[in-house]
Amino acid sequence: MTMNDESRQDALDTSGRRLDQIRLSGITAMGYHGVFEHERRDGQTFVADVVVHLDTRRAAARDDLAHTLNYGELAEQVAAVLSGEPVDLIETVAERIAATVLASGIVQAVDVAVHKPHAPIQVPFGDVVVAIHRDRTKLPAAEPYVARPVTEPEPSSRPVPTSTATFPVTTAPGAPVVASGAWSDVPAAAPVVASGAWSDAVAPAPGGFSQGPDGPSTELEPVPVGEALVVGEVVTDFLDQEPDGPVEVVLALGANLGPAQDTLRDAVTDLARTPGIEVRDVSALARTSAVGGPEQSDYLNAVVLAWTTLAPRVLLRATQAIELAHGRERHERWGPRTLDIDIVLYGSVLAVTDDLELPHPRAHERAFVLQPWAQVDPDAVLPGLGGGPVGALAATAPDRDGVRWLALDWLTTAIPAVSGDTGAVPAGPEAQDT
Ligand code: PH2
Ligand code: MG
Ligand code: MG
Repeated sequence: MTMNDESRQDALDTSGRRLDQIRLSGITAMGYHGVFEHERRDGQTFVADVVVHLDTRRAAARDDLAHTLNYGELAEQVAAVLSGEPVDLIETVAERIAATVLASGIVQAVDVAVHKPHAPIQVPFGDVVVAIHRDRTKLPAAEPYVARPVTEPEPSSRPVPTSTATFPVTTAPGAPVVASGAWSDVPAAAPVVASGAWSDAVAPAPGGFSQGPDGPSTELEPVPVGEALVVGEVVTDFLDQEPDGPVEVVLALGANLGPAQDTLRDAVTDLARTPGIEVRDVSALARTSAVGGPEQSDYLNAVVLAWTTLAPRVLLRATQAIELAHGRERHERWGPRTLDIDIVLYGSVLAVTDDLELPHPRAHERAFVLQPWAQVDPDAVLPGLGGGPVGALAATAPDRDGVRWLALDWLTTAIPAVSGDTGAVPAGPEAQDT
């Protein structure tokens, strides 16, 4: 889905010349916006297209990212609003995205389109979109998301919303959170810290950019830090912080609905193509009998070793987006699925939060994860409670006899298909799932 041409407007600089553009389309995330209770409960896919209008000459002349807008960060910011604090209207979502993008002083104007392709509309329809254009003369009617450090309380700020079970970006304050490794300088159990991707974002003071034709150009000037900097509404914790450098992650993939081998192969490709994820190695493919849940077909399972520069929750959203792209539907717990991607390990992070637990709470007892993992990394060790050498855990896991075989060359060769649909019954959503 891309923004159609009618909704894309030219933005002009102070001399009336067309500005340059950075266009980012199809940013996809699970969100909980809508006026209906089921939309707030179950969530659905939201898609955003953004056109940023700016002057890219200085960046180009110096070949320097510091003088333009980093589109990777832009994508993360947009996704954070899509999956952030639920609101009734996609108008509000679009306004927030515009406000957030315009908080970067280098941006002169922005076009935002927010799509809600699964909106509850009782007639067949293709898509519904709200498209807006905002600039420094028509400022957004919303505040940018800027998380604030926990150490500097601002009495004038809005109250931080409390956690709700269905709002995956929010973490319950006081949830047991243990930071370790590269994260050790982050206060443990801090409910609100500036998220890495956002930490250098500063909001302009209202009017700070008002400029007549003769006024000073603010195009490439440093952004003034406004008195009126408004506190963001997304509650974040250290799982929202970008790591200092690449972090080793272990992902467990599983599928038992549809063309499972193809889906898993495509999912590996999707992971490898995700900015901020570098796939290091892929395990053999295991055929395993289902553990837990209803009677269902065998699974195909594999483990992916990767590096990531994404924050844990950003990685979680990326894996969920890939699950969604492969038709994942959340029905009953441990029910059959077209694709499941679990974060087993994120560096040495140990964390228990509402929406993400690291390492994965059941990895230590699941042969369908441990066996392929030990195959691809014989020296792997699972940290945390119940952890240990992965090979040894695999050998004693309760479901070890359910691992029927491993296929080494599964990325390039077809292996016997696994398929079947047990007709699961819809139930509530899960954040991390299992
Ligand atoms: N995933 C589950 C529940 N049960 N069983 C097998 N064999 N493989 C899985 O990936 C699996 C499961 C929940 O994610
Ligand atoms: Mg899962
Ligand atoms: Mg799982």
